[in-house]
Formats: sequence, structure tokens, C-alpha cells
Amino acid sequence: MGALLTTFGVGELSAINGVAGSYAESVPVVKIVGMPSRSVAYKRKFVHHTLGDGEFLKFYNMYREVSVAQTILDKQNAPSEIDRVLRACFLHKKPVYIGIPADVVHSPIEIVLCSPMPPKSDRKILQTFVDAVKECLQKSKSQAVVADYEVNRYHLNQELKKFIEITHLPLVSLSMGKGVFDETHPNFVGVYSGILSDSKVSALMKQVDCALMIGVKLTDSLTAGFNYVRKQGHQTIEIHPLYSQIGERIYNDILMQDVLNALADLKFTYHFPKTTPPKKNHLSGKLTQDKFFKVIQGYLRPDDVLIAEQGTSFFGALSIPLPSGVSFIGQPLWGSIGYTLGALLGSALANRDRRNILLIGDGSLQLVVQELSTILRENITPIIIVINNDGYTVERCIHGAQRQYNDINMWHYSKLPSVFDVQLARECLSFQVSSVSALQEALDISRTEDSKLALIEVFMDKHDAPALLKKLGALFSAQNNA
Ligand SMILES: Cc1ncc(C[n+]2csc(CCOP(=O)(O)OP(=O)(O)O)c2C)c(N)n1
Ligand SMILES: [Mg+2]
Repeated sequence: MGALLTTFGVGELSAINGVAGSYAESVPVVKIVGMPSRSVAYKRKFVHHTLGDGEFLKFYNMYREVSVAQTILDKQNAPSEIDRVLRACFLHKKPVYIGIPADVVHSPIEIVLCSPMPPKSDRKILQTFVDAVKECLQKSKSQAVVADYEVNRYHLNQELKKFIEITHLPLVSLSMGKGVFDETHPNFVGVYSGILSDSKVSALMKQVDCALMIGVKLTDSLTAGFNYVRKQGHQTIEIHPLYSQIGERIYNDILMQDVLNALADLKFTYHFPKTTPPKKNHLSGKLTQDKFFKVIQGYLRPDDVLIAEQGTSFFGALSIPLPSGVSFIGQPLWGSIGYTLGALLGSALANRDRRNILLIGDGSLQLVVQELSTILRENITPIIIVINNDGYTVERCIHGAQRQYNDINMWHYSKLPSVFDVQLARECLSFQVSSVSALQEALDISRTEDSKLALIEVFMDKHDAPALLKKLGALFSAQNNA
């Protein structure tokens, strides 16, 4: 779980977009706020950081919409309330809200150590569900697993791997959970993107008549704007962390890990089509989006963390096959630009031994650039690649290619590490590149000198975009006009 501490009113409303993103994408965050003292609230005083209306619960109420449990502590309720909301956060992998009035904050309380209460499956419902799944699978001719982000959130990657290795089912992932399954594994077919999926994934999904959807939420960004490739009359079985579903029937109170274990006596034979490894083209010349992601691919190492911002970065990064153990972070459902610089900070603080590589657009960086200062202060040494393409290219792909609202004020991005460093004296690497060879050289140095933060400013044409995004832009545009 992550924790976030804000100032009352002003701070928490600045943070609510981020917390809503955590709610949408199922990220467990404990949001803590210091509140005015109870006597001030009781007397409805017009104090700063309120709306001047004597109301003290307005922000708490706003947060009810983006959290799964809320509490305001006092000396009496604190021991049980803290446990209640933390449990909800842990169980649902979504934010919770804790308010602490100023006069409560120093109250001593007795700590009651409670035993953890891990959720349990209802054995009867589990058996009924497993029987129904087996019947569907055995009646079908072609089966596949579609796996996504909920598996990551509940850390069930090992259980999924075991399930695939026993059943031999082919697996595709969705982009929200890219990296959910080892992309070098022979059963991994690719990333499903609706009608924009590559030929291998499309061929598989066209023949599958029973799909096991494990931890999946089908959103527009993941499915080419709800334009699916699937066989007519196919059946889907949904397995979620805390419930499952077949058609209209919901099976509550059964846990994903128990379902995967209970199904693991099934065996299928799937004939993977023979594939020839793609030819290694020698890349050179001016950087294009296409060449850019191919270069990046060559510099990823096992166990890196690849973070890709909403924009050309995210849609291009989907085409990169990940080495083993690489985690992929993006925010395709909530899609609040600027998310990834803070995500990089959190990810790197959580584990300093993994190298974090961030791909972020110029437009997104401008919204949150001050976090670079925190990254420097914390002495985190990621590789930050800023795509400087004169503004909002992803938006140009959807609407207003030439319109001024997609242009932004230009900055000297490569100078930012020095702007944010007066006394830290961090040694940073900084590059500006516009050719394949210059990017390769910058990445060579950045990988070797891994105790330094590297900022690589990459220049690309403002109308150039990854092939997937160009097509998706047209489909989104149609969705907007539908
Ligand atoms: C907070 C927020 N405001 C506005 C948007 C709409 N939006 C989506 S992508 C984007 C532009 C991203 O531009 P940039 O980061 O430069 O990416 P690229 O040019 O590589 O596509 C905008 C404005 C959003 N997603 N989130
Ligand atoms: Mg841009």
C-alpha cells in the first residue's frame, strides 16, 4: 500500500485527481489528512482552507466517491477504525481516507494487535463455478487465456504462470496489464488490442470459442475503442480477484487464486504456429517514432521497470516485447497526463535496486515537472526520456492536427536537472538527440553510468506517431462523433 499525507482542503483537492486515478486503476493508497480541531468544527468557525461556510465534512464527502472506506479518528475509535480502513484498502486494492483532527493527533491510544483476516473462498460456490467452467471449456474447441491488470494488483503472477504451465493454454495480455505474464514464455502470444492486434493475436482470437478472462476490464483504450476481434458466439468466463462470472451469472466470494488452483488439473493441447524471429534491421538516420521504440527495445534489461506516459509513449511502448521480469507501468484507463513522473518516484522509492526507465511526452512533463526536484532530492537515478515533439501529438491524432490548442510552449528540457539543483550537486547525464546513433550513444552511457540520473531529450516530428496510435486515433475520433 502507498500512503499520501495532505493538507486539509487545499492539499487534498489538489490530490484528488491522483487518488481518483488510483481508484480507477485499483491501486491501494491510504490518504491521510490533518483536519481542524474538533472544537473549531463544532463551533463552525470560518477558518482558512474551508469554503467559509462552517462546513468541515465537504472534502471528506468528496473523497467518498474515490475511496472504499473513510474514517475520522478520535481517541475512542482509532484502534478499530485504523484497522477497518486498512483492511478495506488491502482487500479491494483501492484508496481509503483517514482524517485526523488536530486535537486528536497526539492522543495516546492502546494498540490492539489484530490477527490478519485474509479473505476466504466460499467452498460450495467455488465448486459450482469450477464445475461450470470445466463444462464450458470441455465443450469448446479452442480456448485461450486473456490476462490483465488485476492479476498484477493482487500479486497473483506466479499463480497465473503455474496455471498456464499446467494447462498449456495460450495467453494474451491487455495493455493495462502488460507484463502480467513473462513475454518471453512460449505460451505468450502477444498484447490484445481489439481489431488493432497483431496478426498472431488476431489469428488466435478469431478461432477461440471459449476465453478465460483473468483479471480483465475491457476499456476503450485496450480494445481499439470497443472494436473486438473474436469469434461469433464465443463464450467468455471472467475470473476476478474476489468474484467470477459466466455470462450473466455471478459467483460471489470466490478468490482468483483458489479458482486458478482448482482449475489446474485441466490440460489442453494448443499448437503454437511456428514463428520466425523478426529480421534485425539495422537502424540509422533521423529518429522516427517507429525507430525510436525499436532502439529502446534493445536497451531494456531483465527486471527493469518500464513506465510509459499516456501519449505516443504508451502506445509505442506496447509494441516492445518485454524481457523477463520487467514491470510495465501506465495509466490507460484514468489517463491523467503527468501521472508517470510521480509513478516513477514511487516505483523507484519502493525498490531502489531496479532501474526505472520513463518515456514521457513534453506536454505531460510540463504538468508535473516539479517532481523532478523530488526525484533529485531522493537521489533516484532513473533514465528519463522526454519526447519533444512540439506538443500534444496523441491529441493531434484524434482531433485538430493543426489546431493551436495542441501546441505548447517550448522548454529546454535537457537543462531541467540543473534548474532543480542548487545545492545537491547531483551529477546528472543530459542529452539532446534526434538521430538513431545519438540516441544509442546516450543510452549506452546512461546504462553504464547507472548511479546517475539521465535525462534524454528526444526530438521527433509533431505529426509522427506509433502505427497503433495513428489507427486508434481514427477509431477514437469516430467514437467521439458516434
Ligand atoms: C490531466 C489531463 N489533461 C488533459 C488530458 C488530455 N490529453 C491526453 S494526452 C494529451 C497530450 C499529451 O501530450 P504529450 O505528453 O506531449 O504526448 P505526445 O506528444 O508524445 O503524444 C492531453 C492533453 C489528459 N489526458 N489528462
Ligand atoms: Mg508531445
